[in-house]
Amino acid sequence: MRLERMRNLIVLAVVSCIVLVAAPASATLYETDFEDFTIGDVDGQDGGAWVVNSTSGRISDSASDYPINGKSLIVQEADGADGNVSLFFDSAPLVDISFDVGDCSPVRKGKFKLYSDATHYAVYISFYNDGFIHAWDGKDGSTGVGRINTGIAYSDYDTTGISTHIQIVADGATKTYDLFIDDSLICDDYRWYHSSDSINELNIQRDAQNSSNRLIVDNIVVVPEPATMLLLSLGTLVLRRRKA
Ligand SMILES: [Ca+2]
Ligand SMILES: [Ca+2]
Repeated sequence: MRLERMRNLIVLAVVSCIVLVAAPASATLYETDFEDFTIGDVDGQDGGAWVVNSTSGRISDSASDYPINGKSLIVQEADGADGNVSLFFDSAPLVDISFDVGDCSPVRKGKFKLYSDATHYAVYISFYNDGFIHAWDGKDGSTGVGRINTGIAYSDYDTTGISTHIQIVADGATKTYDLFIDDSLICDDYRWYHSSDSINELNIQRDAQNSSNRLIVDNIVVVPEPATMLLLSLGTLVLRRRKA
């Protein structure tokens, strides 16, 4: 009896490991570390997933841009206009999107928005020009308090080449999102900015001021639902099956 119980536990452990390994890969909508990209203009790269709305989005491995993590996305203003780059992926009502910010000198703002169409965005995170990360809790299309200072400061990249790890879990059913900064939950259930119900675009913007102000982004992963929730639900399913 004890032996059978132990064997069941081992089987459960093995199945859980397989689920842990398989679930995120099969669910991923988009993922890149930019290492397969061509150096230069990011516009049209990766099967047209990337669209540049000005001339200021490029891929670089130059030591003067980013000396540590190989190729990265550099968003920079051009000729006085905001640097404006978009990543498009399959529309989803629930997205878990994460990326690393390598450099955002606190002179002008760096902005990250999740759009559902050309004009409506749900989530708006700003590396504000006071040196802190700000997040919008509702406002325009919904009632809400607007821009909130998270109290989390950002800085230049460190020896790992990364300044800040951002994760946003946006839910179209409740029209809310959670913001994790360096794996800590900082904003819980903030309301969407516009009352959209799905997400299909990550827009990255660098406010215009001068060309030395760069915003550097790397290691982007887009999953169509929170990876941790998916694993939990699959784990529960396995447990139920074992019990039946
Ligand atoms: Ca990279
Ligand atoms: Ca939440």
